[in-house]
Amino acid sequence: MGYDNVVTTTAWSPGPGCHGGCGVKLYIKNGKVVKVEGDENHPFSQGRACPRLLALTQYMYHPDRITYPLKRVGARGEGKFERITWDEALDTVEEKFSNIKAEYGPESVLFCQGTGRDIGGPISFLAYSYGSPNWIQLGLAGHSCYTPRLGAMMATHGDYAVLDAGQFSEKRYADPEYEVPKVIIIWGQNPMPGCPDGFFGHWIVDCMKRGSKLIVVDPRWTWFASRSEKFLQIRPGTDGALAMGMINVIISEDLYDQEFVKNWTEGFDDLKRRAAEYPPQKVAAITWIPEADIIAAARLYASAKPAAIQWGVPIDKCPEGSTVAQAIAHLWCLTGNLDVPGGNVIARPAYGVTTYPFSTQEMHELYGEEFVRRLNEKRIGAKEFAMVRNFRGWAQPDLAVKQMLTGDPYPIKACWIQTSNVLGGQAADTALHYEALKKMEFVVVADLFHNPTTMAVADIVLPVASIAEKESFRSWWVPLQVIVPAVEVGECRSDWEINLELAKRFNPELAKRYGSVKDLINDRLKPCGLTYDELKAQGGWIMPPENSASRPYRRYEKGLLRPDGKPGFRTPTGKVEFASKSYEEWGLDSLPYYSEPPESEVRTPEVYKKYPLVMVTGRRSSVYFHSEHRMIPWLRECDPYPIVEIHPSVAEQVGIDDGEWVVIENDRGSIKRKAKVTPIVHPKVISVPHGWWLPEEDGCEPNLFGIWDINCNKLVHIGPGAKSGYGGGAYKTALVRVKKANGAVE
Ligand SMILES: Nc1nc2c(c(=O)[nH]1)N[C@H]1C(S)=C(S)[C@@H](COP(=O)(O)OP(=O)(O)OC[C@H]3O[C@@H](n4cnc5c(=O)[nH]c(N)nc54)[C@H](O)[C@@H]3O)O[C@H]1N2
Ligand SMILES: Nc1nc2c(c(=O)[nH]1)N[C@H]1C(S)=C(S)[C@@H](COP(=O)(O)OP(=O)(O)OC[C@H]3O[C@@H](n4cnc5c(=O)[nH]c(N)nc54)[C@H](O)[C@@H]3O)O[C@H]1N2
Ligand code: SF4
Ligand SMILES: [Mo]
Repeated sequence: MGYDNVVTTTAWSPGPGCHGGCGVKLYIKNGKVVKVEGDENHPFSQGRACPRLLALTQYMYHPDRITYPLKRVGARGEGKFERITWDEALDTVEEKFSNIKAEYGPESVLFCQGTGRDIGGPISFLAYSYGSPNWIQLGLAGHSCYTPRLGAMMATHGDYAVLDAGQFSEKRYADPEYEVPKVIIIWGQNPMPGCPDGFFGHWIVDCMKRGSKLIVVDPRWTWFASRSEKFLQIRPGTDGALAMGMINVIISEDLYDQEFVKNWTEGFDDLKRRAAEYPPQKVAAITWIPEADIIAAARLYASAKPAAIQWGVPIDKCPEGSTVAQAIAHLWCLTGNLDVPGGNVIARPAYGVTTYPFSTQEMHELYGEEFVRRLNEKRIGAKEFAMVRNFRGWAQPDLAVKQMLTGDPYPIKACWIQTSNVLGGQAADTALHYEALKKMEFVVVADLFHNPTTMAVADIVLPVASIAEKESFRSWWVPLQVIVPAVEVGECRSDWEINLELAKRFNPELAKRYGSVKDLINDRLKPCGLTYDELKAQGGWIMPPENSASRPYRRYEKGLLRPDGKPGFRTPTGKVEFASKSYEEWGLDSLPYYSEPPESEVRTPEVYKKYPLVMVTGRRSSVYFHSEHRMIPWLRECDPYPIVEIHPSVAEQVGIDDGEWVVIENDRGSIKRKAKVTPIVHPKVISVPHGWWLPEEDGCEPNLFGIWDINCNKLVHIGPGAKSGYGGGAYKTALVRVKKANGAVE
């Protein structure tokens, strides 16, 4: 088949849905994308691509895709929508939001996003242009995704760090400075299905092929666990105890890096005292991991040089996620594996280019202190949690849903939902969020498909462009790269286009600065010295320059990390802080510690007696991104049913066979799932994939595509579960029981 054109671009949602970054080639014929391939010349992915990317054509041209703006014409939940023009849609939003601002203040509108897709820039830009401080992941209990880990790293060494798979150099593994980690701990992550947090999952496989040995910490035998030297089958939510136990072994056996600790850290003696409270025997009882395995894993990790840790969202979802993450970050600092080849390297975006104001510091630079002060006064959760106030510009989701219901301390009247399926995937306690959203006077959803959230509550639905249809850029660590439009589909517009147009209506000053999306992108790209078109013309991506703050290694020795140019780290003391000054300032314990999950055999024995299984939800599927893709035929075929993974011993007790439908329940309700009986889960744990709704079913109320029957988040309670306001969403630790379903469900 001949093609008219091949467009080289970057994968970063919508389409695969992911946190993105790989290079992709789009083959065009007669104005349509007809084939998708990985770009073999791209330094991030070298031609590799996941199933969701390869199925892009089925996603873009799916008959259910929303391709023009819609307004609701029936009652909410009736599913009656009518086509309208973009002008009418945007005029309606402008009028409603302006009225709400006049009557209640701009803080009465929540700007709700989902995970880190190409949305943080456009949505914060719109929220701040309108004047609302409430930019939020609505429903994400405890804000338990990435933020606790980011906060802990900032507090410990003043920067983010990531496993070094050579990703900061275009030569990758062939770079003479690079070394492969001798040992990798994969800690509560399954990096392959979804390239989480800007990390290409197969890089771990690349490292394994070059000799890396694995330690895997997971309640479930994953592909990586089956290939590991040590598999630590942990009780969900107890990672904080394991990390403290490993620190205990490393310190008491003198396995830490004495030079690094002496020269570059402070608070070691405090940490030593705290870690003494966690002898391996005690940790074994907490975590279900045999004492000998804890000791062996600590020795294996600490005696390998270099070694690295790759961790995932279950860390954030542990009780007090930000202290669990702190303990794990201490491990790579204690062992001198920070910012060395093959260790955990400091990650900064190439040239310092960011898509959106990420930290309070950047917010100050961009919007001015006065504006930020006003935002912080009204931001939900900023009063209650110093970390919410001082660390990132997010509102606190658990307090937000309560405020939507009570109107206290001020009313919430509308939601702008863009890249989030609150009721179908993101929100814990689905019923509570349903009730709260129903109270809103006005709800806008910008999405590509209908889903339970649009059906239940949207008044206006705006059709959004996929990765193949938009102009954008990506600056999540490296490379700095552009997203290039190849085709158009219906009247779909990119999130940037939609939000810039509306932002100008709320803040006419912006019209003078940014005529088009390209002007805005060029403004953000300035630090790299290239415009969007120039970057596109030279291949679409660029790596950070040598000897710069955004290029490893050992930048703390070279004075590349601190604003004052001195050696050291960007922390209050300039050192790695084992006892964190920032945590102390935020009213938190400066040292890491362990705390029990909110529901557990230890903390709530009476609940445990009734509900003896720990429900771990949300292990990622290669063919789905959260609640997306269930309507894509190639993908659904691979993973057709909402399942639950159950250990054979539990199946026997319940009296069910593989493939039978079961009921999973607790005091919050019940759901049905098809049992996959398998020894890969711990006998006291069941694993329940999340984000399930059935696009083939009736989307109107009360059915809402079947969510009340199958969405596991019904059984998960909200928080806040953490003293910092960040972490502890009980997505991995709710207690449940399982019984045989009566009658056929199929
Ligand atoms: N039970 C359970 N629940 C969980 C989790 C878990 O582990 N267990 N994990 C939680 C975590 S970590 C997270 S981050 C949240 C994520 O939750 P969400 O980010 O809300 O995830 P999705 O359900 O994929 O919803 C995304 C919606 O946005 C649309 N979309 C995708 N890309 C774009 C885009 O670029 N622009 C626009 N406008 N729309 C787009 C999709 O069609 C979809 O309807 O879920 C949480 N929910
Ligand atoms: N295909 C696909 N890719 C995705 C996503 C998706 O929905 N689909 N979601 C994206 C998002 S927003 C995120 S946050 C990331 C998340 O991706 P990951 O960070 O990999 O998180 P999970 O898949 O929830 O869990 C990873 C592993 O941790 C184990 N685990 C569960 N509970 C615990 C625990 O308490 N302790 C330990 N040590 N292990 C535990 C699970 O069994 C699983 O094997 O993936 C991103 N990428
Ligand atoms: S999940 Fe990985 S392979 Fe798939 S599109 Fe995203 S970055 Fe590329
Ligand atoms: Mo996430």
